[in-house]
Amino acid sequence: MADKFYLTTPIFYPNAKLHLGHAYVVTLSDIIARYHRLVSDKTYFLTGSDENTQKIIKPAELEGKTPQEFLDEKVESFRSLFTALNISYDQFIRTTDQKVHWPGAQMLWSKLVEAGDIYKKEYEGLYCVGHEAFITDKELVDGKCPDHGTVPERIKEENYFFRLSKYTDAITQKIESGELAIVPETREREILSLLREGLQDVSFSRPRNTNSVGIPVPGDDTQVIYVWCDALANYITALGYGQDETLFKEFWPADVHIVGKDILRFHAAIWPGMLLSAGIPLPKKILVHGMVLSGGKKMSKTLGNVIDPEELLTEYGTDAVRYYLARHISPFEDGDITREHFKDAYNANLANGLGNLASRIMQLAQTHLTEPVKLTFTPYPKGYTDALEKFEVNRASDMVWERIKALDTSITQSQPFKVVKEDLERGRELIAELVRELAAIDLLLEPFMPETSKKIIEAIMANKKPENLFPRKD
Ligand code: ME8
Repeated sequence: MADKFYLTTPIFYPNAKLHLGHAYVVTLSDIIARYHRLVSDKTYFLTGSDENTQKIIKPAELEGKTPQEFLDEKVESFRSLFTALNISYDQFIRTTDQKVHWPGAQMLWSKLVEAGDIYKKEYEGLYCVGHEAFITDKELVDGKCPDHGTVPERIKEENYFFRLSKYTDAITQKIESGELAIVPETREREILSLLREGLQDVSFSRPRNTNSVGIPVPGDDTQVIYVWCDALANYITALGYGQDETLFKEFWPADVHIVGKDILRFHAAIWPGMLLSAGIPLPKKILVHGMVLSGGKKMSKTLGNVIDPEELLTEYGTDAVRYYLARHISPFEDGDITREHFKDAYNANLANGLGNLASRIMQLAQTHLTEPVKLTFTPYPKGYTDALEKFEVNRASDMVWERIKALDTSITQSQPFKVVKEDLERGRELIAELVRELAAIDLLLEPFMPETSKKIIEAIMANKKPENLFPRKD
């Protein structure tokens, strides 16, 4: 029976260009969304941008733009990357959207107040402007922030705090009972051990100053909501929480939040704490993916190993990039990409693999069959659906490529090109069988490579060789 399926990606900071790591999480999410639509689940796929950050003020000034112009351009570039990757999101939420996002975030804040979980406290600490956050003495190297190389300021301010400590046991219980599943298990263990130490209350607001961006604290204009009740709230404000709740009623709780391991703690501790306080059901799952490295190292400009997704898309095309991200990077561990490995994988599995297979079979069909092969729907193999239900897109795509290999071998063995000359009818039947298996494989390609899948099925229905799908690269 079909269900509803609500999935979300992180919302991205617009202070820099998106890189291959961001392309990874949206592509992984897209494959999962497309799979759920294929099995007829009513699917809602959310992505967006996390914009209430002071980090954009300087870069905007440098480019001679107002913050709003700067943000609009960045968001446009996110959307155009997502279009180039063929990401089928249903909604793109912007946290600067005062109509869609702010009322819901403020409503959530008010619920935390009603629960007695927001209190005011004077806070003194070391503030790093680059991080837009307090950092601890322990984190300093030679008295400086190791990430920004600057000396933090000691500041004293009054903030609102959220009583997260109160929810340590309740969150632990939800995770242990599986009501809130953290996938993979290694990440679940990581978060449970953090919970065993007990959660600390967290700072939930900042004093408003001249440079302040962000959502005003309800009932206190001197403060703005700090990241948590702003960014995390997007998952419900996008569904109209606190306003028109039609979508919220239909789709909440989220079936899965897909996030990188860098933001696991926020999603598996702070967010559930907020929801418990507000009396809102928890998401069912959090899928925590690893980081995409290049040559075993974090991509960085100084190492010169940064891979720009747009460059790959221009050189190889959308489905080649989707293919690599799906099959050659594990959703649960750190993955790796280099230009060389990308090219090798492309030539071996797309140019010589899938592309060559489709063209060999359809060449035979076009030459020897008088009409398109009649197709019957083949159900999805259980191994494939099981893998995709568990977000194992790499395993599901491995299964598809096993069938591609097997079909290639069967052409070599059955030699239909010879058989048609000796026994036309038998030859034709052999070719029709190959076409039917190609169509069955093609069906499984749909969530991964929707355009390619469409081209192949169109070729089959027209009984025509497809265009060269994946030209070899030297
Ligand atoms: O953290 N490899 O936004 P962000 C794989 N706005 N994935 C990567 C990656 C890499 N090298 N680098 C980034 C934020 N990602 C907050 C989130 S959510 C309510 C707020 C992916 O722009 C990964 O999914 O820094 C990571 O969690 C996310 O981008 C962080 O994006």
